Amino acid sequence: MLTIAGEIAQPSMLTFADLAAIDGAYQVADVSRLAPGRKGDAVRLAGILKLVRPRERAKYLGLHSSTDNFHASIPLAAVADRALVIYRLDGQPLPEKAGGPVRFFIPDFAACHTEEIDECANVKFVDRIEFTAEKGFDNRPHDGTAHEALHAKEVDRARGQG
Ligand SMILES: Nc1nc2c(c(=O)[nH]1)N[C@H]1C(S)=C(S)[C@@H](COP(=O)(O)O)O[C@H]1N2
Ligand SMILES: [Mo]
Repeated sequence: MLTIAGEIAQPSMLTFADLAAIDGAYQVADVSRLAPGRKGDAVRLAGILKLVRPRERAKYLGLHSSTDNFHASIPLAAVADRALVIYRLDGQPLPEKAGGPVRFFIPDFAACHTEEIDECANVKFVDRIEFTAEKGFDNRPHDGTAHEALHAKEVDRARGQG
């Protein structure tokens, strides 16, 4: 279940079926066409924006994962037309090892910790998206050391899943 909240006209809780039911014009079958090397099917963020209708004052998009307490808050205008929400693999909900149930993905991200829209903002295990007027909570790594530590933790986690 994906909770969408904040500065929007239509707060929502979207299930796998709800995401799959979004207008076909916003569906991207096989994201590898837009993001080489990536797997699965997505819906464009634009399709979700059309459903929830952000208010004029919504300037930031908060991507929150309670699974591993990872959070990013990025300027909405910069990603509104290009970001993807990957939610399906082989007809099934995206598995956790692929970042599921929902993974945010910006096809043409900048290198890690260089800009607000960087690779680190491709948040996995997203369970909540919150629109805010000001920049919200963001605990992406700020430097190389913090980044290395985070990736080491991710590898441990993946091993734990066997
Ligand atoms: N939930 C969650 N999402 C996350 C991370 C994380 O630790 N937890 N790491 C981020 C970072 S720092 C990077 S660089 C990318 C790496 O994505 P990849 O493993 O698919 O290459 O995921 C991002 N999304
Ligand atoms: Mo990163």
